[in-house]
Amino acid sequence: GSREFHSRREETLASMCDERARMLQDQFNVSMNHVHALAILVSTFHHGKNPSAIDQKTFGEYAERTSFERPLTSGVAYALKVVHSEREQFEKQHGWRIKKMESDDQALVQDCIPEKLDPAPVQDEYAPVIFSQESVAHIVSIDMMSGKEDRENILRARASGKGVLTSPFKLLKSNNLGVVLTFAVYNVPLSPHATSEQRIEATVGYLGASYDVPSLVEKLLHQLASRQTIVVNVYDTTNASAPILMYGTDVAEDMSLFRASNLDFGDPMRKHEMHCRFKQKP
Ligand code: WA2
Repeated sequence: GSREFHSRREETLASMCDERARMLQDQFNVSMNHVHALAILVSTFHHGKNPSAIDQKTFGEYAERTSFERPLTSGVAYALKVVHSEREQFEKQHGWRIKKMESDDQALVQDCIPEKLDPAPVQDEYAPVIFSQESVAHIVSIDMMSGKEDRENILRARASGKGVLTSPFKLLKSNNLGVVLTFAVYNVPLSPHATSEQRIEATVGYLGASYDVPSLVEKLLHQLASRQTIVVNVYDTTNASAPILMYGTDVAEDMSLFRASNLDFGDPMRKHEMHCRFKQKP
């Protein structure tokens, strides 16, 4: 009867949605582990050796050649912790000023032409990007603590020792919403029980990866059959009363059959869901 038909449809939708959510979550988890490994690489070969065995060219090539290990990422970069008393020495050594992300001319920030950005105003500390994958070379020299989302991520990453995610925001030089994943790099091996004060004290830098969510989810779904069958949306549901659409086109919540599958991206502070619907009404 029609009720049986309905429940078969419901089951089909649920299993298709769960499968897609699981694939996205697994790919995210794989790439998160590789970003973590890159943080350990920088710790071992940049901070753990004197002289350092990593420079921009080495980092850029290694990041590019291992990018197949980090599905869904659009690029990785490394920002150094610089306290104000070290700023002048740091800028002399690199031959450029630490730039700030915010500007009166928001178009300059979005296009991200570091030469045209203002030097960062005086702060206690900075997080200028010193190494980057070619795809995000435009963020080199920018103080990542001068952007709200990046700053919050840096503070949370170094106090926790865990990989942390931003809310969705418009990435530099991109028209899409994305998220940034950050791992802190420490100058000593820390016990899992280290306090956040000990972690902050031992911090030397921040390894981050950016995810251009719409284009990357599109790529993932493209590999699957059944794109004709279901519509997929991905939401950041951290604030349950104000979900943020990260992928797809918002549809007025009609009464048609829909499935919400949970997505676990490994940061307990953030919640995500995949919502699926059939394209055709029965
Ligand atoms: N990476 C790429 N594009 C961005 C961005 C970012 N942050 N922020 C805004 N647009 C080096 O957490 C440290 C990367 C930040 C890491």
